[in-house]
Amino acid sequence: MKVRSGIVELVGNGSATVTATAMDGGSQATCLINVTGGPAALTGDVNGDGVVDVADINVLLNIILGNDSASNYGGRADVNGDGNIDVSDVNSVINIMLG
Ligand SMILES: [Ca+2]
Ligand SMILES: [Ca+2]
Repeated sequence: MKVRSGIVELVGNGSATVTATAMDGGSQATCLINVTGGPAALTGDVNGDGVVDVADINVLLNIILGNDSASNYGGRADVNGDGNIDVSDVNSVINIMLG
């Protein structure tokens, strides 16, 4: 799930906590959303747009260089599932793209 400009978009099964904060910051409300029955996450689709392409490599490079946070992409940035986000994940995305 990702949120852009206040719009919640389903990108796969899982759960997320959504917190809304009043404009003056004085009050908050949260809710837990569980998504089931949605599309399974596509391996290598780091940015969750439904395709595996160079945009996913750009996201990985930004994470590796410290310009973006892996937490923005759920567990999708660890493409090869080894617990680290590094150049091996970039290689995994390239291999997926090459088929
Ligand atoms: Ca993608
Ligand atoms: Ca990895």
